[in-house]
Amino acid sequence: MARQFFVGGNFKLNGSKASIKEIVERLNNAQLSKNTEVAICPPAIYLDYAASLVTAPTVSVGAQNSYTKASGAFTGENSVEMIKDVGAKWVILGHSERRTYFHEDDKIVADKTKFALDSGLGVILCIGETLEEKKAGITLDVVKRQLDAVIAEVKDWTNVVIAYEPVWAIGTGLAATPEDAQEIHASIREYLVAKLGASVAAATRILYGGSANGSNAVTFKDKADVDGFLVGGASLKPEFVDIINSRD
Ligand code: G2H
Repeated sequence: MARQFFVGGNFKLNGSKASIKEIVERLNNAQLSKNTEVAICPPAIYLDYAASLVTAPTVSVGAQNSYTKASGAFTGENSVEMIKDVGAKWVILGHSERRTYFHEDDKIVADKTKFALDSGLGVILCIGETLEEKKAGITLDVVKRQLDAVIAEVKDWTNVVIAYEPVWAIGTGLAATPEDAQEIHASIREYLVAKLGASVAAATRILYGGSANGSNAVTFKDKADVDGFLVGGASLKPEFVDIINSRD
């Protein structure tokens, strides 16, 4: 079964009303591939605003984090219900910046993933190894451990998109090579076959993330297990359109 190409834009903690308007209007006015599903993920403060501006039919909006409770005394948290209420469809969970700076462990990421999915949001689930782990040759052990935590909680993977983001490639300008990414993606898919069955594995999109940009995206074009990108810095720039269109 063909998997629809997916490109996420993770704005991280960047933007203003003016810059988000500019980015969304650029997407609204661009010739975007009809074959690419796009999710832009601005800071939570701007989710409502971004969602109100989007007119491009293939573009939806997502959050960068969500909590395991819909409402209550949880100061500072992002509610899945509120994310949905403003028209967003996705949430990024397990990003390495959340794991590192905000001490989110595999269990928290799994609980957040389950809660978001059960509440009807799609989840862009980030996994990936650090440079030390890569050097130690334990990349696959790390991504399997990260996946295992979610597999233990989540039975229906229909609305999960996996983003393989090697931490050493994030924001560094040193993207993984298409060959290296393909090798890891293929191993991740093999693991999904073993744990979730062949049809789930065949249907689940696996994105590459880490210094993807308007020039290198096209070099991943013939990589069978790279089903799109999760893009940080370049999602704020005009080249985001080139990444969205890189598979055509
Ligand atoms: C990885 C990626 C987006 P960047 O974090 O999730 O960021 O493209 O800036 O490396």
